[in-house]
Amino acid sequence: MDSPIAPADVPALAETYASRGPEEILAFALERYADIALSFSGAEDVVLVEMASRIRPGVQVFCLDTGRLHPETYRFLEQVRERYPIELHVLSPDAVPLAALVRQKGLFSFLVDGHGECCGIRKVAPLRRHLATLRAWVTGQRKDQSPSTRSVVPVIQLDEAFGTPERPLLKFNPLAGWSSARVWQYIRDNEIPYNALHERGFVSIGCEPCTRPVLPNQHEREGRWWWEEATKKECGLHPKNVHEL
Ligand code: ADX
Ligand code: SF4
Repeated sequence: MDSPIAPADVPALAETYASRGPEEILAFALERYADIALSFSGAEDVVLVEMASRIRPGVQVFCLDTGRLHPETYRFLEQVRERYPIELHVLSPDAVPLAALVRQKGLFSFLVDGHGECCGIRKVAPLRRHLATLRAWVTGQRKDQSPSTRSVVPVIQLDEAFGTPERPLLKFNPLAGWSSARVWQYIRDNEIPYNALHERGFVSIGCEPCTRPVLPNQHEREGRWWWEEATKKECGLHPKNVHEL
């Protein structure tokens, strides 16, 4: 274990693994990296926790606790912590900039001037801090999650937003090629627990004030930051998706 991938090899590996299943991609990622963790949002990306904890019991998983998640999501996080052999890190925002934002602009500034500032403090900064301790991370991004920002997400990529040329960071997206239907088939077939919000019309789940259920045939992304344009519906965890538009 632990033979990091050279940045120059990433495009060819991404092509080779593009048609492989998520388990195979995860096994490859875990084989190559000791310092790797899964990012878990508390939604259907639980399938990666199921797969990775079988391959490497004790695998690191982290969740960005923005302080604004639904009660159902906090309960689901605990259910996952109890059920799987994982090391779960629940990451909090830095109290100083958060207190300054809330003092100056209140608790719902994102409705007035966009979600960038709040997501920056509650999600992106804690993510940046945590990724500095890792050499690779795994996400549950899928191409079908967002036609406007995720249609080209590769299964393996160099993370140029959070890594540097001196300290390259690899990003694995094992579910990139799976549809939502395939993920849910896997959840049912394997009797995997899921967030109770999914039973109430929620598909894509983020923070409570910025997530709402969707109607039949509405795209899942319409339930996120619905007051903003589709092309801006990325919170900064995956900035390359927006830059490539
Ligand atoms: S977001 O950027 O719009 O919030 P989305 O909810 O689609 O992301 O989730 C895509 C992937 O980003 C998840 O599968 C997970 O890997 C990561 N992610 C999103 N939110 C979180 C979170 N709160 N904590 C950890 N990872 C997250
Ligand atoms: Fe803030 Fe909404 Fe972003 Fe959560 S999703 S960090 S509440 S703007």
